[in-house]
Amino acid sequence: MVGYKFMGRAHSNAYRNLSFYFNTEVEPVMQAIAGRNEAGVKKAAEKMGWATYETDWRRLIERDDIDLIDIVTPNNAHVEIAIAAAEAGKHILCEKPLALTVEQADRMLKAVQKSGVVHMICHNYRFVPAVQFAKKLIQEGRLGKIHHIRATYLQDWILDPNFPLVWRLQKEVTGSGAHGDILAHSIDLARFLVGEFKEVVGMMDTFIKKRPIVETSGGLSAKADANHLELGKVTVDDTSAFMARFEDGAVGIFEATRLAGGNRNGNRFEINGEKGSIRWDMENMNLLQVYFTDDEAGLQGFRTINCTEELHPYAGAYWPSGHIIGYEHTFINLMVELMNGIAKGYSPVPNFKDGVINQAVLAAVEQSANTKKWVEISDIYKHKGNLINL
Ligand code: SOE
Repeated sequence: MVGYKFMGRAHSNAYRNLSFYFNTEVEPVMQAIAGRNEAGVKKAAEKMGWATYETDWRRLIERDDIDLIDIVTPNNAHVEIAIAAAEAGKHILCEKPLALTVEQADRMLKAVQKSGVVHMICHNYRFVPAVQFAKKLIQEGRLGKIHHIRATYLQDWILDPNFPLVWRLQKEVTGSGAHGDILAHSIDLARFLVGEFKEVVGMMDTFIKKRPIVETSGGLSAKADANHLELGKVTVDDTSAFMARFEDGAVGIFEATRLAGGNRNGNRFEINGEKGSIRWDMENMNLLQVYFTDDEAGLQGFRTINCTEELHPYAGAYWPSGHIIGYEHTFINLMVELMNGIAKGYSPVPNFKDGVINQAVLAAVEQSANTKKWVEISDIYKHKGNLINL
């Protein structure tokens, strides 16, 4: 694994605990973790259970005892590591968003398709049992034709203007702000549950334009450098919102911000079809609210399902019904599919192809925010020249 902070912890926990709950033909072996700071990566290796550590990720590419490269670095490092891993014949799991731009994402997809390695992108929220069950209901036609999805992803960890300028606020490292960091998840969930995006029109704004220079950071916390008095420029969006039409005629409304006070990880959606609706909120991740038009008159209304029954996807592997699971289990569920893909030689979804399409939707919204015009997703592929045949 390359990286060892927030996503490094979530992924390490998944590798370490997967075999406790699931039997997979191929099991993860936590062979080596890489990080630039020797003291930090050494401590992480000891704490999280990695057999060895490296201070240069290229060593992982060279080592013949490494089969899978898991990229949990800031976004600007994804493309170089992924292409090197693919060329070395290593399978790849990469955190979202795939890259900084559609071109980089396209190069990553071409590299993995050329090398034939297994590849996935870590859109972990697809693997919440309630979300998987929502997909099942939609596939079975329980909602009928889908008219609407409205999705928000609301956080508030940078509401304080004194929160320092971490890498997720620096365009050259992260690509975009709330847009690519969290709205990418909503875009992926919409593709998973509703279908492909046709066209978008969007807006992006930055409320807090300067922040203190960061001294230390990890996860979603950070400490400002007291000796650095001048403020640094925020170069990404604080908030992003867009409307969308889908290929199949559905309509979408999307919003993301990391300044919505009181919302800690409010990844939410409501989907409305001709025969019913579903609602889901990550902050109550096991619960799915469902409404069906054919419920008995007088008894109609949203009811709440606790998706922890044996029959709910992945849920049965953990505990008896009602003994709920959490954020960390979404990564275990994703890793189960990754292990199955490696065992059988296929790339489960979501993979780098989903990553490129996600990056194209992100780029279309950014282009729309600049031109104040609707943008067709297909224009992004045409406009960018010989992008991969998706
Ligand atoms: C920060 O907004 C963040 O860590 C995202 O980068 C993750 O993808 C999301 O799952 C939680 O919040």
